[in-house]
Amino acid sequence: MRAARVLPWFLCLCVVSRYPIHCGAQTCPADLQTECGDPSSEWEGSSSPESPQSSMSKNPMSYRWYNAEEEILGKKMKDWMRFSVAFWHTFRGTGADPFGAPTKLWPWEDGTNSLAMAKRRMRANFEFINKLGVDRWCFHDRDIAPDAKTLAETNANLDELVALAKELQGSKIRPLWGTAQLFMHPRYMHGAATSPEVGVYAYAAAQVKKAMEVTHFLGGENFVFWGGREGYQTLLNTDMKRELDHMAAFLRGAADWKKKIGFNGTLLIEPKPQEPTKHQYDWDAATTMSFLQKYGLIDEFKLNIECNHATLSGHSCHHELETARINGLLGNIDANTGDPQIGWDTDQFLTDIGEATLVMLSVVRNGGLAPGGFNFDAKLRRESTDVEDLFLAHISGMDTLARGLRNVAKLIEDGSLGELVKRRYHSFDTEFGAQIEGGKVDFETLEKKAMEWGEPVVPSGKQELAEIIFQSAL
Ligand code: XLS
Ligand code: NI
Ligand code: NI
Repeated sequence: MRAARVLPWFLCLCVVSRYPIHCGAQTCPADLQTECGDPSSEWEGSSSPESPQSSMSKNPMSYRWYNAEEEILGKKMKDWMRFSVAFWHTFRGTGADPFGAPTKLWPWEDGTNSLAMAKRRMRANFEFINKLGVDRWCFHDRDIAPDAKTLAETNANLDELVALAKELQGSKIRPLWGTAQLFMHPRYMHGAATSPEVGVYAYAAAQVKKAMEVTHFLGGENFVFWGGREGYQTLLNTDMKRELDHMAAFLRGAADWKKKIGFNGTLLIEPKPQEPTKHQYDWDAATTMSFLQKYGLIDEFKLNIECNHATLSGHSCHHELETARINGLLGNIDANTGDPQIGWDTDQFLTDIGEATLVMLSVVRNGGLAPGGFNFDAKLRRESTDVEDLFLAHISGMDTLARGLRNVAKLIEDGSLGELVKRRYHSFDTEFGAQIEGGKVDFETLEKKAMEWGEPVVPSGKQELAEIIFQSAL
């Protein structure tokens, strides 16, 4: 069996840490040589990664900042983070781009889209998650199981893979979220819930229904709606009002189904401004919120903010997180990043310490993300083709966010940034200010005050000082 050839080798990819190791069977920690592991292995890999350096402090196969059990700001790091692996990027990402063929020839892949291949891939997924030492994963229905000729056959494929995933999850691993892939198949070319074709609307609903059921079955904690092709290419052929009405009806149906099957997970909408359509309806956090408000869905959904989508919409990730948070809607984060020189969703692992610190600032202010967490939603670059790179990328993303959390702890302990912000609004910390904030002061009263007080003395915004304080925590 090919799986038997592959997996013993795969097992050798353990993550060592300055901190406690979270690597299942520790037969060969940090040893990437193909010979290590089950001696009966038939695997004769030719893509053997190099052995990592032996020096712990320089070993890239180790966590330098993430220490799952360490308590920071009153919570264990693992509980602040709730990291999860995105199945699609990690196990379905091929490295292909519009100009070139796939580059990733993973040793467990056989080049087919068969059920047997899907199962082998699922095993590889759990090997990876276990070695990385995280407890969660995220998936689309069609990532994990192949499409078949009919919906019933496709559902049967999904059931087989879900049964295997359930077994491999054991008692520890659960989906952070599941979702339905409503954008890849040609039937969804005009959208799913917003397709002008009623048959597509029905098909999409059936897919979400099933995907929610299997997420529930696997013990998933959330269910995501990213509006794959819910948008338009031109308004000339589009009835925008009608499409938005349809989308609302669809989401109402999903919320009803959730209750009917007793799924207690959070429903999350993931805003994105464009790509693949020119204009996606869930443009950003504010647009999505106003949509939910208008259609009476605001209590049924929260938001999954993706950093790369935030920058595509012309905001920072911190802006989107804060917009969601102050409205009580921050549910989950797709913690990736774009490239400042490139204008699309490059889905890179987050490596910017400043950005990670701002992200974690929102998370800490939110009191954490549970039952949400961090989904990486990030992929290796086309040119990164070693299995080892999958580990390095995740370790780097996890360490970056862990570093962000440590920086937030410094900022909070230091207190001067919080103090600076508080001081800016000091004039409202008065009896009169409180009355204004309570909506109790009318314009006549304000005019009287303005006359009495004369020209206001307006203090400095202290932006540079704020920047110095922030930078010194990094
Ligand atoms: C695509 C989205 C997608 C969602 C899940 O840009 O980020 O990956 O997270 O459907
Ligand atoms: Ni995403
Ligand atoms: Ni994305």
